[in-house]
Amino acid sequence: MTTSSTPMVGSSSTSSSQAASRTRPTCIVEVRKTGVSAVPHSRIDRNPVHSPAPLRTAPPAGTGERNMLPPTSSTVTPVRATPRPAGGGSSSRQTVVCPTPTPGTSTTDAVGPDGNSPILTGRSAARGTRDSMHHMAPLPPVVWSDDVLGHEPNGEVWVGVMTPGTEVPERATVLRDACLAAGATLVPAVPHDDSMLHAVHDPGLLSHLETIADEWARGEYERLVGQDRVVPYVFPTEGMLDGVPAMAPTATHAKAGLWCYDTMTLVGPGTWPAARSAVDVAETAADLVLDGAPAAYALTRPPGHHATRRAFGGSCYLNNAAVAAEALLAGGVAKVALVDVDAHHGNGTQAVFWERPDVLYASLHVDPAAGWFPHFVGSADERGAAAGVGATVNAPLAPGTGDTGWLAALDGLLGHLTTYRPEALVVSLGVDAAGGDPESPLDVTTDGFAAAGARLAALGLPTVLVHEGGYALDRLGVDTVAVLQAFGPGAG
Ligand code: SP5
Ligand code: ZN
Repeated sequence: MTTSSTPMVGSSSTSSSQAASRTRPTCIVEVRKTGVSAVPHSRIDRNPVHSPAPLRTAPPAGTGERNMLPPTSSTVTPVRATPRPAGGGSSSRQTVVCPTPTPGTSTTDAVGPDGNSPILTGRSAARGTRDSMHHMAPLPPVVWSDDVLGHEPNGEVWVGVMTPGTEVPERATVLRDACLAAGATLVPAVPHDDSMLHAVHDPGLLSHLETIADEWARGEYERLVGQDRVVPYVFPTEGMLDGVPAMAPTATHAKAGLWCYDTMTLVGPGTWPAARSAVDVAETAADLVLDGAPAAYALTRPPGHHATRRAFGGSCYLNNAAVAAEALLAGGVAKVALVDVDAHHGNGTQAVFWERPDVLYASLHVDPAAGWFPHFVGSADERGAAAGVGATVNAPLAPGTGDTGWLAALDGLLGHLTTYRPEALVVSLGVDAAGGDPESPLDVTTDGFAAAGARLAALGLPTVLVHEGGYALDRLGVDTVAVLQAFGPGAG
């Protein structure tokens, strides 16, 4: 075994081979963000329907007719052309709920992949809005999978102590229910093959995440030491090896440290199905945008922006936003801007695109140098490398920064987009900059998030919003909806 098979050491591989193998249509249709959502049977019928030109004029090479969500169809019958390998975890069967069915207005808008699971709209809010005669900005389509609820980290090991985790399943239900209450339409995630995932992640990371929970269970660590979650204890860092080729570890408890970089990001039985389905959620949202929706929201959990090409950490396993960006590129977009408004620096996304000129990574975050995760990267002097020089922009902020400073930093980032001239936008939408969030010292208000949404929507770009952090359960839904409302049809 050589270091080349050891993910934590040696030089990182680049994605040049994947990039070279992507086929991009030469003719990119210009998209204006003026149409209504392409999601079939949007409940909001205020605006005349004139279909926006789709970003994608043909299915990407090698993907057949996967995931086509026909904009004019009354039902959604996505096609899964390349079945995921057995054990991939995520079921295509979805249960999409509407919390308060309203007699007399109950309509099934579309059906899910299994042909009978409805896509439903939060009608109670729509009714309430009509009753009160208030203008309601509808939300972009919200892509959902029940499988994201299955990841239960059961805590985080921090400074050697098991502490209560904040990245809990309830986050996703809070977000879902807030979106439904605001009148959003839920779209079930469509299973995708691994091609976009492989553009972002090392296959070794993927197979590790897929198998390590079962291996840990077989190792009987629960019986031996009372630990039912995969927790690392040794990491093959560069300092440990110092150039000596590493062996492949045989002990399960050593393997646990091979593909991750912290002790907080535990793996349990539901982790892989949830993380893999979150990627499907992100890819389905990207498909909606490629097929003409002005914007789509991927309700992803666990989050992704701390996951690098070959290491997970920071409560993240697979980089959903990076996969969404790759999907847009594969669908014919030449340049993507990825704006990360999560309170933490998205070190994983930055690393994935560090040498890439086709994705601008722009992040505002609490200053890691002030003592905040991810601690080792995220400074303003990190600007990318090789062909990617200038395509990384970081705006670290002092702890305590509120709306004024946060929005000024966002404006600074968006100024870089003017120069970069992207054709599409991915927003890493963490709302943990909210005042009172247990994981961040920033102090942004709901009005601040609404203002950020307005600025992002005003770019007029086809936009995939991918959820990241946000751990104050009483703020999570309202702040996220505040951003999403700026992307309603007619906005921007
Ligand atoms: C996606 C995202 O927002 N990830 C943030 C992960 C940051 N976690 C840092 C945790 C630092 C220790 N937290 C105190 C222990 C609480 N259990
Ligand atoms: Zn965060």
